[in-house]
Amino acid sequence: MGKYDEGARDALAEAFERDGFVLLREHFPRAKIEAWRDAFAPLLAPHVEADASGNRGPGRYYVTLPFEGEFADPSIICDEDIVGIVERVAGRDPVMCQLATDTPVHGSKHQDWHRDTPPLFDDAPETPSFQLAVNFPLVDVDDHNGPLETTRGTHRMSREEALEGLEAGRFTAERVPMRIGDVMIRDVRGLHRGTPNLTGEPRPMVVIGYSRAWYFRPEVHIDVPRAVLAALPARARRLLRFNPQVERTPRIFDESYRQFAY
Ligand SMILES: O=C(O)CCC(=O)C(=O)O
Repeated sequence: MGKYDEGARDALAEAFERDGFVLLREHFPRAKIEAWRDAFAPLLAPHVEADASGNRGPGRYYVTLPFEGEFADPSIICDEDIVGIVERVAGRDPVMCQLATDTPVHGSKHQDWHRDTPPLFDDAPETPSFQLAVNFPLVDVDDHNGPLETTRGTHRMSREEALEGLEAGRFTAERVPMRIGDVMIRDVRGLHRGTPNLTGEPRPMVVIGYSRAWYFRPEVHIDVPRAVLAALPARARRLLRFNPQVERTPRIFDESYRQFAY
């Protein structure tokens, strides 16, 4: 069903085309996301113990979520509004390629402004969207605990042009406070950066990656346990079609892979 009718999804897709992102406020039920938060805490702890300096820059952790339990909830990964908007901006029959978290803790710094992917073609203008991130925080995010800072309308131009525009004031930096349940859908080419978490509590932000039907990203994947896959509806199984199937997913992943920044 979803919360938005077809017309509202069209309007959100139009806003996405213009701005490079849209926000769906109060989209997921708070209790569901609090369950993710509780399940996430023991996954973060070993990474912090193993590497106090952060595996994604100072005071920042990139942590993959095991595809099981609440993290394999089809009502989240196949949310009709979200997938409806993804399909409008990145074409029919997308693939889900990533399920992870970004967590700044106390001591984190401003990241450099960046995009999360290089252009598809080095020698041609930027294309329509091909790689999207769906972000939602596991805690309320305000000015103190490291809100994402982003720019509007920088997703269809080169990194240099976006940086120049930011410097010249043609684009403004916007901090995006979010509450539990809020969802952001963004083109990963939009110029953005993480900001410092000044509190003593981690600020986990989930990232679910959706790509165009034909786009395979070898640098990310989801290990999908066969039994979990078998229990999912057809729509979810289809979204996961490019991912490896495993007997059991590890609880803790080796994050020596770090997302590149472009
Ligand atoms: O966690 C955030 O707010 C942003 C993180 C980010 O952009 C990154 O690590 O590439």
